[in-house]
Amino acid sequence: MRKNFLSLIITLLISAELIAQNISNVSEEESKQIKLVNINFNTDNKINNNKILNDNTPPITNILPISPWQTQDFDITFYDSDAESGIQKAYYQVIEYDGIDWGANAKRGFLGDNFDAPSINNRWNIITGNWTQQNGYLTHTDSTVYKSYINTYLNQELSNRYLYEFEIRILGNNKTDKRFGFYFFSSDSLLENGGNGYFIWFRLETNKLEFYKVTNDTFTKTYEVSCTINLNQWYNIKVIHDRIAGKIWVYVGNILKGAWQDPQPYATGGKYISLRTGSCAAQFNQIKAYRSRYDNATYTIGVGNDITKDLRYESINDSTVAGKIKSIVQDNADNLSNIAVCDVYVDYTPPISPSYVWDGIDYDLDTISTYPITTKWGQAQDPNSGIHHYEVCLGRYPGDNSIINWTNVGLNNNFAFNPPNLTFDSIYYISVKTINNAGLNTITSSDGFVFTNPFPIIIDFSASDTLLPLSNATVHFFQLCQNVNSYIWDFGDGIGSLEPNPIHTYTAPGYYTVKLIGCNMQNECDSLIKTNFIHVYDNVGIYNYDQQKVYIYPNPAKNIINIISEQDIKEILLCDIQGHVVISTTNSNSLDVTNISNGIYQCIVKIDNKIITKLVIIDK
Ligand SMILES: [Ca+2]
Ligand SMILES: [Ca+2]
Ligand SMILES: [Ca+2]
Ligand SMILES: [Ca+2]
Repeated sequence: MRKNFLSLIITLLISAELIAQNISNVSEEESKQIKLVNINFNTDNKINNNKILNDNTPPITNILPISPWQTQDFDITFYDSDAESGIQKAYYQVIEYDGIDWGANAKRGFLGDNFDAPSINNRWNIITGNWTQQNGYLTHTDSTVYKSYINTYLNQELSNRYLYEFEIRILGNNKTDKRFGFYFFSSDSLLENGGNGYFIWFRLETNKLEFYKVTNDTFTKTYEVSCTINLNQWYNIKVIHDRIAGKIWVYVGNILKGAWQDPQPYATGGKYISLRTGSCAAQFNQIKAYRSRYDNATYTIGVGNDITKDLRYESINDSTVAGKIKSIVQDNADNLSNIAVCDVYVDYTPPISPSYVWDGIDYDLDTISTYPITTKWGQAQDPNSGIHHYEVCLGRYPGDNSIINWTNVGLNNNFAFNPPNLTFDSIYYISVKTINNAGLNTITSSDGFVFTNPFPIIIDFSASDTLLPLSNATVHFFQLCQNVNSYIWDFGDGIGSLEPNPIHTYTAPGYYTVKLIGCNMQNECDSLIKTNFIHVYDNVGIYNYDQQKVYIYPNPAKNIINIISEQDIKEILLCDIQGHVVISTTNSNSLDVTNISNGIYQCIVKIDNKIITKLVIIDK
């Protein structure tokens, strides 16, 4: 029975918050969590005021560890607990480092400034007074200024509550008229008191902490408590404001000094905060703004170069954080927890490509005919997370890995492939994938190479003679091929041969087109056609071509080579295929080759001032 009653109370509490959000219609952010991970209502204490009063123990908050690098929006899970009175409210802050200064996305309701940069960040607007930034502090230097203001934009309408924090030290040697204050949920950046909003005010001379509501830039004191602030001493001030309930808590050094609730809260319009001093020199440090969240919940943190993101900047090197997520919680007795911090490394840009990817190891090749296929590439860069490793592949188009799959080569800048059976005369591409430490990659490809046969088939042939009388029209054909193992001859008269160097006798006059097909061991073939290569005529006496005025017979010859010429023959030389003269004669029409071994020879016939050469076969 008691349990059911408590469940009802819990339900009512949850409903009340949801209703409040629906009424305000601007606090949907707080309900944007993915899931409640561990609803841990300590219901007994929530309704037992005695126990709440007895709770002097701070609550606990933790952030679940995240992966080392973030490349896009990611989830962060908060674990919060309080064993005594239970969690009243949880808060979180996201800050970012732009490479020079820490800050936060004010449009996302976060504020962070350590005042460590050389000058005041331009997020601040000086309204009055002498403000400067030095030695890591925001300083108001002039104690004679009665009113000094400096303000900044901060979207305070996203969550139900905001927690503001800063450190302050008032300088001087007497408290006379010295004051400092903090405006929040202000509607106007130009008016001194911020238009509409709230204001807390520490008066050192009277030892008072005063609460004010500001309406139309006029502030009205609503509440005050005793609070002593000493000169020249640092204080940590925290202000929590619930814009829906209208309640304001003020802590000094994590001790709750006072709280006041506005019966008619503004709920909307909070766009600025400002710091103020009166008649004092003061130093400020570490100003922050947290937003409330649900306790024990998972939230999505936005990452990217966009105003809607929480973390807009990348790490400036592989050992520098780009942001931090912080968490603080408040129990039902208003105790505050320690602050949990989670460092975030961000890299949302892929690596910068290697400057080149070569087909080849010494320079880029566009034709390759031997294995292995080597490659080399330039050094890739990633200014954020650095390069983790390279992978390399071989394919038919840039980025294709169909021949050799992606292979991890570590940080090496070269590789050798031994691909199975590349196709001759096809184009291939080598691609290098550069992976940074955040897991993002860039693919860079070579400009390709054609894989060619290292032993190309070349077809050529010759004949012992191409002009022959019909009575003795026997031709010895010679293959002059390269990288060929088998031959198919077509002599042009319907007869062929499979021999490398066949002898064929034509039996009819005419012009004959000779074709030779040559094939290698892989049965890859090529062919050559010589049109009208052989001319067979039927009468010895009718030839009259100038270049053919010498006729040699028989060819092939056994013992004697006869030369017929219309003019006197001066000399006959027989040369082997290296060009050495093996036999010669002068003033004769015949040559005795009885002692010459079989083979192909060049017969050089000198007639007057002309030389005529013919191929002769000696075949015994
Ligand atoms: Ca507690
Ligand atoms: Ca500082
Ligand atoms: Ca990068
Ligand atoms: Ca190339």
